[in-house]
Amino acid sequence: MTPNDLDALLRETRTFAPSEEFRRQANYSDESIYEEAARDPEAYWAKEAEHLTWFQKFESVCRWDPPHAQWFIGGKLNAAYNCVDRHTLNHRKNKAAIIWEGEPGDSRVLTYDMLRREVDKAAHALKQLGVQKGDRVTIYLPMVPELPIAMLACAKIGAMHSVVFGGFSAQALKDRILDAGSKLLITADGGWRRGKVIPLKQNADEAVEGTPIEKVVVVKRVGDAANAPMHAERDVWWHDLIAAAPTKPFPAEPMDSEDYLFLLYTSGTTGKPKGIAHSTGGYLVGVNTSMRTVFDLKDDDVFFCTADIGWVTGHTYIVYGPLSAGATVVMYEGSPDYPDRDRYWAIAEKYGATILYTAPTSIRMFMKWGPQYVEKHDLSTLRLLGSVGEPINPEAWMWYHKYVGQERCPIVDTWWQTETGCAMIAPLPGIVTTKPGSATKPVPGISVDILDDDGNPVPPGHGGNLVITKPWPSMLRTVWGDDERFRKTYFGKFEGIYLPGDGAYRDQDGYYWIVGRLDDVINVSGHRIGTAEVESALVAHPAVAEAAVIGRAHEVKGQAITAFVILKEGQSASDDLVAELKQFVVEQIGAMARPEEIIFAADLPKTRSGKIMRRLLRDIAEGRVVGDTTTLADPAVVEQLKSQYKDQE
Ligand code: 6R9
Repeated sequence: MTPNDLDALLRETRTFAPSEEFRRQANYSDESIYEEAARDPEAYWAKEAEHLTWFQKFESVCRWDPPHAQWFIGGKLNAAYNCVDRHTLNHRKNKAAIIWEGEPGDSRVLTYDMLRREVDKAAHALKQLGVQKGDRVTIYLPMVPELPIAMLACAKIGAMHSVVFGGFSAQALKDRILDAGSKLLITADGGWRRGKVIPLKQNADEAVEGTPIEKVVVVKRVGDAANAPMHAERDVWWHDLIAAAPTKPFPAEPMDSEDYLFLLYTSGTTGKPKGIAHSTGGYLVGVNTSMRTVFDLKDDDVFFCTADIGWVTGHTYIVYGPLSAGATVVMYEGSPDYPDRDRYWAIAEKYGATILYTAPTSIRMFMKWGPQYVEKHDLSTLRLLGSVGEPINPEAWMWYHKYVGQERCPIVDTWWQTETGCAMIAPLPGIVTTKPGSATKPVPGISVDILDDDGNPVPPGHGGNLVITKPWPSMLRTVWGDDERFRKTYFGKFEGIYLPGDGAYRDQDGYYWIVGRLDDVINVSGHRIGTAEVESALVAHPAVAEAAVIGRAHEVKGQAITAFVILKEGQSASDDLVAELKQFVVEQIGAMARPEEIIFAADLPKTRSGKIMRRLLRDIAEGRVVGDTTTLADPAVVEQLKSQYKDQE
């Protein structure tokens, strides 16, 4: 039995209706919003689009030529203008836009007016380095204010940013630079993590070799120049550029609604990550709307999202969502257990966070540490909690509700993806009664269904493919440089219907329960990792002949990586080799892809057509009775593997 099955048996049956107090102050407290949006989704989205500032109003709302959608056609706008400049023209001018806290305890507050000046100087500087509208700029930074500033500076110029999470290796960074074709890289001399320096500049130096990168802009964060010397011809300090930049306003580039805003790479079922391309108008309307609906945002909210900006949650709910809505965001650089395990709660208390958005894997870690770290702090400012990244198990939901939300704050469990841009299935907290473990129902303007493999809707209680049946503004526009892959991956199974790759079922009340990925993507602590990526990293090692990678249930991480490895002739298994292979994967991809365990196998279970049967490997790794083996070429392989697995555990 998997933890998921267990959850199903032990399902929390309590439900949580919005309190009268929350409902009274909510942006939306009347069900009619759902019907109104469903009746005419285009009219609904056109109305929501009015919350943005358009340099030129759009002529039509949507053109749907599956799999390609266009939104707000003919409209012109600029994302940075919407996130920064326009707020300096009203009462928000001196409001805190970003409250940043560094891991060592340093902090910085940028008001909207200050942020405008920083973004404009950075835009001038990047432009002087040759960055133009339509160019791609790769950004490999820790969680420092220069990260959102650099993103917004790109947006102001009309260049696309491609942010690469700081935990990725040099090789992974290089792959993403090459795919995007960036000529400029913005990085830092290092980042802080649990008091240690992450050598970003060293990785960057290694990554840019053999790429089109001409200039590397370096933010000084840790003062680690000794380990990462500047290359005179190529490298320039961010602070030197900013000091020399003109202080006059930088005119925002009027972008077509359909012009791309950014690329963000995500794992798929092949070894090559996909550059998810998002548009300017549609993306911004989607993310801005969800701040009002899902997050019930008010002008005096302090929004604390614990994600890293290197992932989509940070793009949408630290940068573009909150800032386009004129909110105050709290941004934290480091680890939740540094210097102690109460760091998030200390930050929430210090800045008076009203909304907290975090991941189930973090909540499970907090549970393990115990409630005393939460209880030490006054969290009475909190009024709403969010969850994202993977299904939240009811036990973690209840813990979050009890200890963090103090049984007062509604929880919005938000299902979405890099590709969807913003939350798709999530409760509107002033309307929807929540059930622990369910993301509840699609947000207004989004049409979702569950289909069997033949494309027929499944009855309540039956699992199937979660799909989105109509286009929506913030949907990805393509996979960078590979429109065919976009078409095949997301629209290849059902014509004109978007396939996220997740399994789900609906209960009798129409609530959606996400079960997990149906494809070969593993979700480790909320990070998507393709089994194929880890496998190709492993087979690149000289000792490895073949590898099969699976995700097995893990108490804290949700899933952990187990790699079954067949060694080449003449190689012998050893603990040293296990350590070496794990490190090899870290170097190829990044620390989040480190296999939890490596099992040396003599053979792998395969179908007669040669496909590795990962389902059986999962059964073995999770200690279950191994399922149907009748399609195996050699059923004896499984018995052999089972005993090997036990021996090596
Ligand atoms: C936002 C984000 C997307 C995948 C997605 C699904 C899983 C995310 C979830 C969830 C159940 C939730 N996922 N949120 N599953 N409930 N609330 O995480 O984007 O990194 O692209 O991952 O994460 O499997 O398909 P991304």
